[in-house]
Amino acid sequence: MKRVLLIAVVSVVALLILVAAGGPLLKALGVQGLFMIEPGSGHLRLVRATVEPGSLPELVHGAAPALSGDAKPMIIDTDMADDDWMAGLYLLRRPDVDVKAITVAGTGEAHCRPGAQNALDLAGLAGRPGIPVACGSETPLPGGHPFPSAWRERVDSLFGLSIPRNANTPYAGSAVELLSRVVEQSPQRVHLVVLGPLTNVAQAIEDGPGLVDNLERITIMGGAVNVPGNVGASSNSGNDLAEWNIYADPRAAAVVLGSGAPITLVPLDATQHVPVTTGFLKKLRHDRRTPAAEFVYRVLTQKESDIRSGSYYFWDPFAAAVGTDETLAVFEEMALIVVEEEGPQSGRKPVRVANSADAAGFERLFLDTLNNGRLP
Ligand code: AGV
Ligand code: CA
Repeated sequence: MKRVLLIAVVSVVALLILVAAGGPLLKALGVQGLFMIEPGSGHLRLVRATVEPGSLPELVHGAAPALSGDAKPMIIDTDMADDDWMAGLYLLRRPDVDVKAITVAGTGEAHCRPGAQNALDLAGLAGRPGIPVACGSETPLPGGHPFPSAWRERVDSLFGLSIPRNANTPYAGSAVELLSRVVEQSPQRVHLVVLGPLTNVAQAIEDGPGLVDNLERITIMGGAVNVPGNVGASSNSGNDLAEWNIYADPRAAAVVLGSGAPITLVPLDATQHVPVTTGFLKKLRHDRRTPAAEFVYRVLTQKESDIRSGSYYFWDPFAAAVGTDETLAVFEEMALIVVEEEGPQSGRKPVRVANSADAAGFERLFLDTLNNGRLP
């Protein structure tokens, strides 16, 4: 039987920029019936903007920018789709972000093993080959849905792009073990950036609810609050409400959103304002000075028809950028209730929900980080 999760927005507590809308609201975040809910170095190859793809030399490992003294510990939980690759490279090149681990969802777009190998190789490309990478469970909590097989095969193969293989191998334990261990052992609270279904994070919270206390914040790309979802456009589910990351494992989303952790949700409401444009692709074509920038250029070149049609977004890169700079979005604080069955449920801690975006500011930050990695 189809499970329906509803998110009731009990109160709109504060608007950072927008004017407050008072009174109780009821929102569905996702599933119909468901739902919610680098400096320069000898081995850094510079790529000339005039060189066209196809004639390019092979990519080599880059050099990562030195971390600033107060770089913040972060874990990236990702389902290793194409825009996850871009988001990961962005975060790996931020001098203010110390990526302690990459955990790969087994319930997302990539299959976990190829996804984990691709994560290792991209960490190498970004100049951080030693970051531990672990694989998660392939089974969502009850009520989950698999991503389309054709998408999965394409991202498993890294779009056929070849990057140098990282000599390191994946972490021997599970994603949940790695995530829990890194958070437990960190002297500082850890920022978790989640770019795919929430299966790993939910399992880690269920295994050790104390984990939440050592989380600085969870920034999540997922959901559709006041805008249509994106599952309907790419499946025959007839579901116009759900966003893929939530649809893939709604119960996990409910667990995380109900965990009491400080959460910033970056749903389609915000990412719809950050389409990848032909203008951005052109800028990148003329300004790609690191292996990371070159790789992103090659990925986007393969998405050119989707970019031209306006159907390809900086979903995860924008969420990752919000993870480093919240001034890129406009937020509402919403107290969300996740309802799995019909009927009212208990209140929840307010969640910060991005509902708009500074697209131009994002593009500048993203391009500058890929190419320079300097702090602004
Ligand atoms: O719903 C957005 C999430 C993001 O984490 N993903 C893509 C990003 O990695 C799923 C998705 C929605 N529409 C898609 C997606 C599409 N048309 N192609 C591939 N993935
Ligand atoms: Ca993703």
